[in-house]
Amino acid sequence: MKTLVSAQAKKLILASILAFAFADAAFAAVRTVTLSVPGMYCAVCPITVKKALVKVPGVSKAVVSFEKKEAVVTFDDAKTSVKALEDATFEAGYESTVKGEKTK
Ligand SMILES: [Cu+2]
Repeated sequence: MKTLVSAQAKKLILASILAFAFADAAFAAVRTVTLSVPGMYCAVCPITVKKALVKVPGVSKAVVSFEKKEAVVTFDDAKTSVKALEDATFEAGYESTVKGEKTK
């Protein structure tokens, strides 16, 4: 019984170390930027823009708002860049420029 508890404790400690390591690695490279996408003119536009953005390797999240005419994009900057995001929306037919970056 004693060894079982200790094995579980070890597992738990190991799991927390791993969780920290992953969180740290993600923290280092993940960025969230807001792109201004003024060319969106109807409710379908944000869907097109979102599709174009999530297709970019390294993008983990894209929230596109038609009302605000902007896209909030979370990406791994080891895999992609703001320029690549702008190019992706441009290729989909929408020009975009960086409005700001969320800093932690
Ligand atoms: Cu549209």
